[in-house]
Amino acid sequence: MQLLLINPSNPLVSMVRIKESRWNRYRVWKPLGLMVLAGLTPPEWDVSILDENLGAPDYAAVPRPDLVGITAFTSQANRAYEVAAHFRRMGVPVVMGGIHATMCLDEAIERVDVVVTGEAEGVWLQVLEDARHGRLRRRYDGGLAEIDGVPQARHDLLATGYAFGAIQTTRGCPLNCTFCSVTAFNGAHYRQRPIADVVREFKSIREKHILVVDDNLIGTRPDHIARAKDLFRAMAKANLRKEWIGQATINFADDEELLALAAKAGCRGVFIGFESPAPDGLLEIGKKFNLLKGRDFRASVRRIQRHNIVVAGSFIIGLDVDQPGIGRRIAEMAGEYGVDYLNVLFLTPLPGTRLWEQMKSEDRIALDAFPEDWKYYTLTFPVARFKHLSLDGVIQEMISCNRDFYSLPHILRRVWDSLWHWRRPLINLVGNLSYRNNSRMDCKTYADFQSQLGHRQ
Ligand code: B12
Ligand code: SF4
Repeated sequence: MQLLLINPSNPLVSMVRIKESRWNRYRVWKPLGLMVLAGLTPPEWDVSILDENLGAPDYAAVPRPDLVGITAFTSQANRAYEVAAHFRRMGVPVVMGGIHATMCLDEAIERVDVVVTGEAEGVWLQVLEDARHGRLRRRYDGGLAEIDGVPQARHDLLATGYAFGAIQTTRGCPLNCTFCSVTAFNGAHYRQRPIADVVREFKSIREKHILVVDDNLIGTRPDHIARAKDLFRAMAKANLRKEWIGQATINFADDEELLALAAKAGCRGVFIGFESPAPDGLLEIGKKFNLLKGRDFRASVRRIQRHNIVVAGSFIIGLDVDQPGIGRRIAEMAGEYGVDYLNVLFLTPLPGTRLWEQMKSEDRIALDAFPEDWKYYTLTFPVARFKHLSLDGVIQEMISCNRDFYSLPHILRRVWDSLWHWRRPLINLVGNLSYRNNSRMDCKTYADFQSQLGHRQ
């Protein structure tokens, strides 16, 4: 039996592909969900994974599979439905799973044969068994899975061409910020994989650089942090010779031993959600966690950097508290905190989030011709109506924020700082110039967006 798993093209990758460049490999990330699914699949199935983001596929040349499985983030949904239609025309049953199909079940079920909602670990064997016997149901629900003792993801199945490998060590997030789908999808209960499984899986990854995809790598409670330390100790002891980046909340900075162990285990960068420079902004989005203990963000960032770990800070533009001038304010505060990179996104109501419910009830979702409009739900387009910022206004705030933070004098200051403390100045320079270049390309994208879709705001 042939199983073909497909990762549909991602609009963000396609956008940058307009300009072919060898740096594009740094923008294509492994579809770990499909690799996990392949790991769960019994040997009587011959599995392959096709990632459209590695290059336009020639489906005519692909041998006819017995079953197709498609994953999708919301922004990939349209392409997922096109691919599904192609295989359904050939009479091949199509199963769709992942975050979008879970949050938009009614929409997905009209366009594919089977939808698997939630995490797949508990139901995938049943789906395959039913497919073998021609008795597939329309819907299966995996809910929240036990992640102890599940087989390893199939890191061997994907072609080379990715700059980073990918691994997951925990699931879920206790915080439940209003704009984020993680708690709705993976639950507030923080689940940790057995350390021995994680270390073994790290060893099976061929790439030297790895993205640890956990949404909240260290968790929030003392027992979470103790487990993170045990994991890092085990990784260091296994002498993996890997360098990795991950995502964490700002409490990562609060424990010197944790930082030292993370660095020893190969941590080279961490992505932290600061979200808003204003305390009332943090309250609005349900992230008062960042405000606990009267935190000094600059000191926190410095403590992380002292362990040679780069800090990328993420902020959101478009909160109800945001007034004209917010773009410059974010750039200024990110500079003051001392982050190495700044990533700013538009507040976006993703389906299944508390923000979605709120904006929908207030009739503030401007781009709502679904499924077509999902392609704009990359957080890089203003798809909603903002309280104090017009469409032009919010775009100008984004432009001025990036212009300010990525101005040459500011870049040079950061590079000088990393040179002074000997924290990989060359990587800092290349990374900052790449962000600068991308934000310049975004200006053209915004102009097209305004002219084509501005009337719908
Ligand atoms: C790593 C990651 C990325 C990577 C990309 C990885 C990739 N696959 O290409 C990067 C950094 C590039 C990225 C980018 C973005 N991301 Co992202 N990302 C993640 C993250 C942190 C982990 C994903 C992951 O690997 N999970 C681990 C695997 C094992 O879980 P899984 O994919 O969910 O798969 C399980 C189930 O869903 C199911 N399943 C999945 N697919 C299928 C298919 C079938 C057939 C079946 C049966 C089951 C099934 O089975 C798996 C095992 O249980 C998630 C958060 C999360 N917890 O998932 C956010 C997340 C998916 N990202 C999100 C967003 C918003 C984005 C961006 C739009 C934001 C941005 N501008 O940066 C972009 C857009 C990317 C795009 N495609 O357009 C949102 C998506 C919400 C939504 N409704 O779409 C999430 C949920 C985070 C959030 N804050 O809400 N992301
Ligand atoms: S802390 Fe991060 S992963 Fe957790 S709910 Fe908030 S945004 Fe989502």
